[in-house]
Formats: sequence, C-alpha cells, structure tokens
Amino acid sequence: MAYQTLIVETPDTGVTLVRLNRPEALNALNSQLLGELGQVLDAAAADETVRVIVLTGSEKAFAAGADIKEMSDKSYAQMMTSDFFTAAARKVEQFRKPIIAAVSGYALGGGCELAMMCDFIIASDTAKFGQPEINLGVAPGIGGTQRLTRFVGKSKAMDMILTARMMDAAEAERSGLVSRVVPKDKLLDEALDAARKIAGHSPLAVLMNKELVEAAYETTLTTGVALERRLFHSLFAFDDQKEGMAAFVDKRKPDFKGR
Ligand code: CO8
Repeated sequence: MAYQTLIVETPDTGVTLVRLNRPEALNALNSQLLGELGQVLDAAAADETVRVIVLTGSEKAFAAGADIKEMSDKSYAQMMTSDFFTAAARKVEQFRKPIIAAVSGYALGGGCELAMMCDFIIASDTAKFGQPEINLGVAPGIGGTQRLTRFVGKSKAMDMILTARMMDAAEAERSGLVSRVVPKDKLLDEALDAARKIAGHSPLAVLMNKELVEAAYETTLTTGVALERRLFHSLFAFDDQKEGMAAFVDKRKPDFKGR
C-alpha cells in the first residue's frame, strides 16, 4: 500500500520500518499522517509475519509535534468531536507487538508523546525532547503530562512542561526517558538490530513480556507479580518454551514457531 506521509519498508524478516515523512513540516502530525499510521498498525496487527515495528523520522526531526497550522483555527467543538488524534494514539497504545521509537532531532509535543507511547526509545545524540505546548497557550493532549511524569518524575516533568525547555539526549538517558543513546549515523542500525533480536524470539513470549511490563504501569506490585507468575506458568503450554529450553541444553539456536 502506498502512503503519502509515511515510508513503510521491510528491512528484515519480521521487521517493519515506518518513517514519518513530512519533511516540509518537520514531520508534524496531521490528520492524514495519523490516519495512515493507524492503517499501518491495523495491517501490521493482522499480519503474523510482522513481529516488531521501528518507528522513526528524519535526521532533523522525529516529529515536531501536532500540526499547529492544521489545528490553529479549530473550535472547541471541532477539537472535542474530531477523534483522529486519540484514535491514532489508541492504536499505538493498544498495538500488541513491540514498537521501538528511533528518535533523531526534535521530538516535541505530540512527537514526544508518540515516542513515549512506543515500547522503548533509542535516541541519537542529536535528539531533543520537549513538551512546548505551553508556548502555544495549550497543554500536551495525547498523554505527555502523564507519561513524561512517569518516565522522568514530577520535578523534571514540571520543569519541561511549564518552562517548555527541551531535554537533550544525554539528559533523556540519565532521566530514564530513553533506553540508549547512539551516534546519529548509527541510530537506524542500532534500532534495527534491536528489532531483529526481538523478531528472532518466540512471538508468544514477546507478547507476554510486553503485556507484563505494561502491567507494571497499571497495577499494584502484588497484582503485577501475581499476573507475571500466571503468564510465566502459561508459557509452558507452548512448543516455543520446549524448543527454547531444548535448544539451550543442545547448545544450538532455537527455532521458534509461535505456537
Ligand atoms: N506544526 C506545523 N508545522 C510545523 C511544526 C508543527 N508542529 N513544526 C515545524 N513546522 C514547520 C514550520 O512552520 C516550517 O514550515 P515553513 O517552512 O513553511 O515555515 C518548517 O516546519 C520548518 O520549521 P522551522 O523553520 O521552524 O525550523 P527550525 O529549525 O527553525 O525550528 C523547531 C525547529 C524548534 C522544531 C520549530 O519548528 C518549532 O518550534 N516547532 C513547533 C514545536 C511545537 O510547538 N510543537 C508542539 C505542537 S502542539 C502539540 O504537539 C499538541 C499535541 C497534542 C494534540 C492532542 C489533540 C487531541
């Protein structure tokens, strides 16, 4: 399928690379881009050959936020009734396979929020994160106040959101917002390498591991640990567990079938 605001490729078995592609607007998220992203995720969810997604932008910008020009004249009623932002956000949040955000340059406003909805963020040393919506007289609208605070704590989140200052890659790594920082020319290699590793695992184990880490944000420790124990036990129902452990004992590479 051809998209106008995205470039979608399959660089490796099981790995889908999605590039945000509105260079004229630093990949600002408009209704068309969000609609297309939703279509890609729907197709990827239904396609069992897709094991993992890498979401990236350009060297200059992952995404510089929601499209301010598209939003500026909207009324309260139009904002309240148009669902394209929340619909796309829901699709990212509810996507059951891993999504890695590979961030170079600006990840601002909705761009930072989109990166934070992914499962983890690998940043280039040029990455800059921020929630500058206050400069526009608004606030983050697709999870920024909640997710940034969970990632970096109240003090840094308040600082960034109230002053609109950007956080560079080193500070983002120190603060737990990103999992690793790499030189900008290595960003895609590093993200694709991580994706290949994930794609080589049992898809059942990947799905359950993702669900369990997500549960850590939504449940108490006791409930989360109980859920982990149940899912751990349930993995013994699959051939992939037998294969993974037999391969270890036989000193060979496992051949996971996803069943
Ligand atoms: N929207 C639309 N166009 C944009 C955006 C944007 N967010 N960001 C950049 N552009 C456009 C510029 O207007 C410019 O276009 P043109 O050449 O036609 O003038 C082009 O991209 C290049 O940008 P700059 O010339 O500004 O590039 P600089 O390198 O000088 O500056 C910056 C880069 C610092 C990133 C600057 O572009 C900037 O500050 N951008 C806006 C950042 C911002 O405020 N983001 C938050 C937007 S609001 C938001 O994300 C809310 C999300 C929640 C929505 C929830 C709905 C329910």
